[in-house]
Amino acid sequence: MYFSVLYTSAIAAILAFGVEAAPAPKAFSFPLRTGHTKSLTKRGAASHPLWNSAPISYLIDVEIGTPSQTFTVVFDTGSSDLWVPSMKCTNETGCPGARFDQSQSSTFKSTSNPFNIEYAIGSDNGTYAQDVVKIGPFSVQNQAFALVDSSANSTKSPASHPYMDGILGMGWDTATYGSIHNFQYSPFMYSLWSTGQIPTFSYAVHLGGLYSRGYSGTITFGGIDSSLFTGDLQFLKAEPEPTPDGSTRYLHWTTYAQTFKLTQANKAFSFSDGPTLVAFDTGSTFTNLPTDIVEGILDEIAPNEYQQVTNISYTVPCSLLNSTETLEIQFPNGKDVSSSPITVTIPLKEMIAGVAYEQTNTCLFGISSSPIATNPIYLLGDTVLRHLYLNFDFTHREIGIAQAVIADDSPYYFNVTDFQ
Ligand SMILES: *[C@@H]1O[C@H](CO)[C@@H](O)[C@H](O)[C@H]1NC(C)=O
Ligand SMILES: *[C@@H]1O[C@H](CO)[C@@H](O)[C@H](O)[C@H]1NC(C)=O
Ligand SMILES: *[C@@H]1O[C@H](CO)[C@@H](O)[C@H](O)[C@H]1NC(C)=O
Ligand SMILES: *[C@@H]1O[C@H](CO)[C@@H](O)[C@H](O)[C@H]1NC(C)=O
Ligand SMILES: *[C@@H]1O[C@H](CO)[C@@H](O)[C@H](O)[C@H]1NC(C)=O
Ligand SMILES: CC(=O)N[C@H]1CO[C@H](CO)[C@@H](O)[C@@H]1O
Repeated sequence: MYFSVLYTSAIAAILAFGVEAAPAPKAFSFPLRTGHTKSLTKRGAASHPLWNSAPISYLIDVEIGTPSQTFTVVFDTGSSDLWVPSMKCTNETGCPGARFDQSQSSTFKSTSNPFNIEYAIGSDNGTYAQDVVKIGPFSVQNQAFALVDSSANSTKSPASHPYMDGILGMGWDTATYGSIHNFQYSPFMYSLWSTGQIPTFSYAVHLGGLYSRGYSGTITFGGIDSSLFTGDLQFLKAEPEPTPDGSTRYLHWTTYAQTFKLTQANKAFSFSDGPTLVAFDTGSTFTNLPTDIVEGILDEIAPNEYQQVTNISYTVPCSLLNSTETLEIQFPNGKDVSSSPITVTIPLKEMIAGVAYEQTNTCLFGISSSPIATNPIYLLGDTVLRHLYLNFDFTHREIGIAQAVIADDSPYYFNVTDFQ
């Protein structure tokens, strides 16, 4: 749910920043995000398109019930529950889009297990239920998911960009709201595996480029699609995270990262205490790192020309869209600093997220530095992840990474309305 925190705050900040507001949003009709599924040669694995709602988020359609009702949800590796609005959730209580009508599903089962997630600027309250859940060719009977009765700041109306009804969490079963509150269940990925529908207990993601709107992303359930990356996948150990009760558990898809290096400038910035846990979170628009790392990078690429807004995001000159600098991210593959780390490279110009104000030469930098109050974990969001091919492997508890093949789309300025 960092998505909402960073996204909303950054935009509110920009608007408060005194930049002229853009014209009212135009009417926009969105095709359904169902696309077509492609079977891979490996038996049982299948690729399904992700909808790139650039530059904010990546969406997927999920069908629930009999007959099925369709929901457009955020594809989120940073959480583990699937939730959509119930009929109790109205426009007034935060659900302006599609709602699940349980009375119209012959396979619906209610439960009395509550679902109450909370995050920095919002919350969603509801109850777990069970029904058929389908994505592409995959179908799970009696899949547990949450129905939300009231929502604050986490859905978007069909007229907005992006349109989103809820969230599909693709993380560990030990991170669902239920598992932390006495309701253990198998999230959708776990059900696909336990019902023998996929050949390996893993999925792989190619998000699609910053400027490639539409069906430019791909999720492969149960396998990888080697046409979507270059080089070899290299595997990082997924790490459990400390919890408030002193134990550790697998929460996000998290690994140790060590250094962020500007390649041409040959300047490296590291965590002050050595390799530190970072989460791979497709549900977060921005990447979030400690202030000294972010400002170290900014001091190098835009000296005296950046400004922090609401303690979270930074504005930078749009001339950085022409930068040829690249940011190298180094992973130690373990807890200790490595002299031969696994590295990936991100073009700096593509870390300029949300180029909203061409007229004022003010662009948003794709790395924020908010200390996330309730969770000190740093994260790699879409501004980094869209350049990587990611293979999330539950069996071996590893994240495979490689450079993604990215379409060579012409850059363009995003409109302010793209953020509202
Ligand atoms: C839904 O709620 C929003 C915000 O409360 C409001 O601006 C909008 O007009 C409402 N739409 C409908 C169809 O009632
Ligand atoms: C959800 O419940 C919590 C705790 O009762 C409350 O603080 C919050 O406002 C509720 N959120 C919504 C969206 O209803
Ligand atoms: C920024 O942080 C300072 C110090 O923690 C705090 O006083 C201030 O209210 C914050 N500003 C915003 C806009 O959140
Ligand atoms: C990038 O460089 C081209 C050619 O010099 C120039 O026309 C354009 O305005 C530059 N773009 C930005 C955002 O500065
Ligand atoms: C921004 O809005 C203008 C005017 O409505 C439109 O022509 C342009 O295509 C939009 N750009 C994007 C990237 O959506
Ligand atoms: C930042 C933001 O949009 N906050 C909103 C979250 O939702 C509550 C309740 O709907 C609003 O009052 C806040 O303004």
